[in-house]
Amino acid sequence: MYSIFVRKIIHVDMDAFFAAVEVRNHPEYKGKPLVVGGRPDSRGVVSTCSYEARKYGIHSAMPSAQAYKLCPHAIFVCDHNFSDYKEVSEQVREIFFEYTDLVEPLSLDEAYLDVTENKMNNPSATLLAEEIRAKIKAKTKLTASAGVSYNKFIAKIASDYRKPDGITVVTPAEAVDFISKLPIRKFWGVGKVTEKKMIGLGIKTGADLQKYELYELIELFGKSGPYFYNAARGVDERTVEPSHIRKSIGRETTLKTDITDKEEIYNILKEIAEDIGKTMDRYNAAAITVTLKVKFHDFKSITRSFTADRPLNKSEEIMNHIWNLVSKTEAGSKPLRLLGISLSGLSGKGFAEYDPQLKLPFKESLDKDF
Ligand code: TTP
Ligand code: MG
Repeated sequence: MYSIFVRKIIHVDMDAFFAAVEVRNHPEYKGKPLVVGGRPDSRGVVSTCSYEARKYGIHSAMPSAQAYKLCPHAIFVCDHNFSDYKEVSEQVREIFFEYTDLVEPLSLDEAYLDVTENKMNNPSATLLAEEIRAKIKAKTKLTASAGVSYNKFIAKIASDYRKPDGITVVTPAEAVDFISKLPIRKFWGVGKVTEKKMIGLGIKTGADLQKYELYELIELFGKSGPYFYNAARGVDERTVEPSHIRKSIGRETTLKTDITDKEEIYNILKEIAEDIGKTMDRYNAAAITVTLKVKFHDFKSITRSFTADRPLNKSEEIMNHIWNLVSKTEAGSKPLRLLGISLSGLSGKGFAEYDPQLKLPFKESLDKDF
């Protein structure tokens, strides 16, 4: 028996989100094909549609005109009630925070939750996910689907598995089998182009991908190779990153032409520093470490940092330190193609130096606890 670190991740995703809000607000729409998006007589596209409309082949991002052709009797909601969607999104997020502070929203209607440690002290992520879905239904009169697993990749795919109003749990013991049955397009990072390439190679499912060695996948897919290798084996170490906790604020600019002129370098950095200064103001934040990034014409890139003895937040202070750092590089003699500034060691509302992983204890891997 050996001890390994197993996390419990829930991915929650509302069903037919904008369309479901419209149906909830207009009960007469219930059970009917409904499309939210641009007008059918415009160049607009479908934002989303009800599950009844999906039966006609309508989907997100399809031109509304085409959706109309597929189902002329569908209800088209073309005035977005964005404030309603936002309100539901906030209600749902509040529910998430009753369970854990490790909530990473991906969009208005979906989020990852790390419930390895949770405010309910409940070791069963499955029970928590069911409770969360029930609370969402009670509070918003809308349904959500959930995926429960030990990493983000599998939890996200699992939430889609029994949509709408479904839950899928994939334990560590079940993962490789679950992945082996997945069509290759379900893998994150597989768009139309990669899917075509994979199918051309005979890779149609996770099982096909599992047959490849790491070096082969690197040869075929370059820097995505290790990702595919790990994903096929159910390995995804990405942590749930609460979005309100940022570790750094940065901006960079790729220059239109390579430059050596010091005045030009100064002006560009000053503009970037002012931009960052505005962000710092907006968040009422300050930082102690200032980092300069420069990339030379030969794509060689370097960073130089300075840590102050007190928090900085004014663009002039940032610029002073940055200009000092510039003098420690070959900027001005060797042509530059990119300039960037980032600030870290942030403090202020919504910022903290924080590593969620460090807070979590190591646990026995127990499938029954999922
Ligand atoms: P999704 O979660 O992708 O879709 P959905 O909630 O409508 O349906 P599902 O049951 O499959 O999850 O997106 C959430 C909302 O984001 C969706 O209701 C509308 C909006 N959206 C767009 O505006 N354009 C798009 O292309 C997509 C994919 C979504
Ligand atoms: Mg959704």
